[in-house]
Amino acid sequence: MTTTAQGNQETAYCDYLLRPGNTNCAGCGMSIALQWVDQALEGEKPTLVIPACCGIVTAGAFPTSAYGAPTAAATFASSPALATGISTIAALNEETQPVICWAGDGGTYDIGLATISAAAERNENMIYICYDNEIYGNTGGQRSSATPAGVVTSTTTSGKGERKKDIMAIMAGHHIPYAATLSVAHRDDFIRKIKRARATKGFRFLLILSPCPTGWKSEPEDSTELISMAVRSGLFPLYEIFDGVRYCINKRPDGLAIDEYINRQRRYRAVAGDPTSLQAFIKDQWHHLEGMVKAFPATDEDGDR
Ligand SMILES: Cc1ncc(C[n+]2csc(CCOP(=O)(O)OP(=O)(O)O)c2C)c(N)n1
Ligand code: SF4
Repeated sequence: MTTTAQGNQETAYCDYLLRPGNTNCAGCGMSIALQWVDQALEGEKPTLVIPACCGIVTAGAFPTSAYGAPTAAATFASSPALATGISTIAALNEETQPVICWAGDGGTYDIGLATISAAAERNENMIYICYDNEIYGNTGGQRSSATPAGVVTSTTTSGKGERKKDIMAIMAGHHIPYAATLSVAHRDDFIRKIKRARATKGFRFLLILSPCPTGWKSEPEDSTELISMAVRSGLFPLYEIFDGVRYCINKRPDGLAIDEYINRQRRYRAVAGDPTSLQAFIKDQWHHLEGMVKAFPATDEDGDR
């Protein structure tokens, strides 16, 4: 905080978690998400651990940094292992700041999955946040296992054949205390989930669908509207999983046609006009989710939703 000439307290740029001058593209979901994480933490500064991804390019060149918090750069395969060490040492020193792994889908769904699984199984004390832009953005937009079926990437030039991996189900299988999906178009829900994760101990997993105009071939000013459409059409459900077993849906689809979403992104050009495979994916996804909520609903003890 700084004091102005008029005696008012205001947040100095250097105090923001994401500072001005960072390298994120216009309309990048990371820029919104990092600011909302900062606001949800109400000034508390986390220790960030970031593997190879756009999120570590964002920091810029040493000795300057676009992050207003201690930040450790990790290899793809080791970010939860490094965060485990940092979190353990912090606890020994009686430090209370949250340790946050901030990683893309390539580092989460693919290359880092083994160490994420190991840290989750040990219930290490960290918040793991995946900003999922559904491609390897930093290296030119290759497919990842988070890329939805039909999407054109630099390695799936006629549209990806396989469906998006269900990372939430994988994390639920580790019985971690808290897992949730977050949208950069639903601020109240987003802030509540960050606070909830902050208040929980152990391994917490948060998945953010993160617009990437560069890779999605979309307009930067459309970013939040696209995420709103992903939620409204049912493509990206907002939900929470407690202890890996109890489910809670935070928002249900309102019937928006998936065409509205895909027609605004040239990455979907291979399936524009025939979204049947995406519609089938949405149907199957909701069938599974509704079944889980019915069989294993969250309880009052799981808190406000
Ligand atoms: C072991 C390893 N393989 C490949 C790379 C090259 N590489 C750097 S960033 C990146 C893409 C990361 O994608 P993602 O994690 O989805 O984050 P994004 O770039 O989309 O932000 C790749 C493949 C690397 N640094 N290390
Ligand atoms: S390539 Fe995508 S994820 Fe990377 S900074 Fe640009 S918009 Fe953000």
